[in-house]
Parts: sequence; C-alpha cells; structure tokens
Amino acid sequence: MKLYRVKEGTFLELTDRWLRLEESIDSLLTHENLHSHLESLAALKANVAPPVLDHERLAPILSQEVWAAGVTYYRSRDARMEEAETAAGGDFYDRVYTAERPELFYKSPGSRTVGPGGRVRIRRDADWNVPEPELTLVISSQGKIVGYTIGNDMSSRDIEGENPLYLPQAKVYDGSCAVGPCILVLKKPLPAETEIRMSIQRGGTTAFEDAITLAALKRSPEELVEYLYRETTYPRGCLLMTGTGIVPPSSFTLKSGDEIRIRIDPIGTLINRVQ
Ligand code: DO4
Ligand code: MG
Repeated sequence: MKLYRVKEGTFLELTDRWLRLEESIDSLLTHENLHSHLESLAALKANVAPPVLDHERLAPILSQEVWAAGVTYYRSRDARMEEAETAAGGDFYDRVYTAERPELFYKSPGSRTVGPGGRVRIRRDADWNVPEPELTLVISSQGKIVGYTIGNDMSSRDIEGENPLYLPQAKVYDGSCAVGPCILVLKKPLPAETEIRMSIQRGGTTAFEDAITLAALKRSPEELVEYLYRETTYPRGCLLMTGTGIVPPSSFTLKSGDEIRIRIDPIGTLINRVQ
C-alpha cells in the first residue's frame, strides 16, 4: 500500500481502491507497525475517488527531519576519493567505507524538502553539481522502518571536494533535498534485487543514465537506523536517505532545466527539474 500527501490531505492507495485518512503523516509515524494499523483502517473505511496526483502531490513528509547516510556504496567511496584528492581528503572516504560507524549527516527539515514535480536547485557558488538517487527509509518514532520513499540528495562536488569539513554546505541549502512520490508500506523489507535507476534529461535527450541494485548497499538499513536513533529521539519519526550507488562521470555537471528521474519499483518515480 502507498501513502500520498496531497493538498486535500493524506490518501492511501490499496490494490483496488483509495481511502482518505484523517491522520497526518506526523501521527501515522508514531505507529510502530504502520502496515497493520493501515490494514485495520482499511477494513473500516469507505472508498473515495483517487486524488488528482499529477498536480497536487506534496512531499510525503511533515515535521520529520531528513537525514542521510554517506559512502555506503563502493561507487560513492571511489567518486569522493577522486574529488577530494587534491585536498588530501581522499583517505577519509576509504576509512568511513570500512569503519564500523557509518557516516550520517543532517540533510533537511520537512519544511524545506521539495516534493514530486518540484524544483531542485544548484548552489550559486558551486560549479560541479550532481543529483544522488537514494532509497529513503521512513522510520517510526520507535525506530522501526515502516516504509520507503525515493530521495534525491543534491550535492555540490567542488565544495565537498575542497575540504571534507565543507560537507554541510555541499549538501544543505534551499532546494537540495527532494523526496517522493509516496511512502510505500510493506509487510516485508524490499528485496536486494530492488533496482534504483536514474536518468537525467537535457533538451530532449538523455544526458546521463545508470542503475544499481540494493545488493550493492554495504550496510543494512537496520544498522543505519540503529546508529541514527542511538542517542537521538525523533518524536514524529524520521526519514533516512541510504546513500548513492550512482555517481555520473567527473566530466558531468547538472544544468538549469535538467529533468532528474529516479525510479525505484515498486515505489514509483520521483521527477524534479533543476531550477
Ligand atoms: O561523504 C559524503 C557524502 C556521501 C553521500 O552523500 C553518499 O554517499 O550518498
Ligand atoms: Mg548522498
């Protein structure tokens, strides 16, 4: 089942019908077993007409924070080592890839997060920029993974490469975080064969395209969540991007007008244009 946030409220898509929920995402993420909570609501509620998804979809987040994990795929380790080479920062990325403690960083408050169809941005003081397509965990206030969405961790590689201490500026700015289109709520975890696919459309042609599966994710989602919740509480739950396994070649940088499509079946496709 899939949860959508639209202007009129929260909607639940089941295989053959739609329901409108009275509860907000803030309230839903206080349920440790969201799947069974939604099943019991579904047994009681009458069907409604589907919402107008194309124009009215909002990011499936309210007062949650978005956090992100880094260097969780070999491709990310390699790309960071290359970009940080002149600043002698490359070694940090190799060490974090193999360390017991993962890299976790704060990405965005719900209020600054862009939804499906919204505009993502390139920083004005950066000239090497990429999207990062990431499976994003939706976590309850009790620290249980209750759903999945798609995230785009927009990043400025020149700022990050200049000095690893500049990471927050490379990662956190207006329009740097997009999530959506919905929250997929499953009984079982997503399988390792799940594919993350990204394409970047520029002037009617594909400027970049690649795919990877969750089998290449070095750390388990549960391990990342355990570290995130170890010393911090999230009373309305939290979203956690699990890192990128796709990095375009070093010659590539995003341009204004590019359309970024990130597809993870069965969640759907997150589409955003660069402002
Ligand atoms: O360590 C820098 C950021 C890494 C990241 O965002 C990723 O691997 O996805
Ligand atoms: Mg990332």
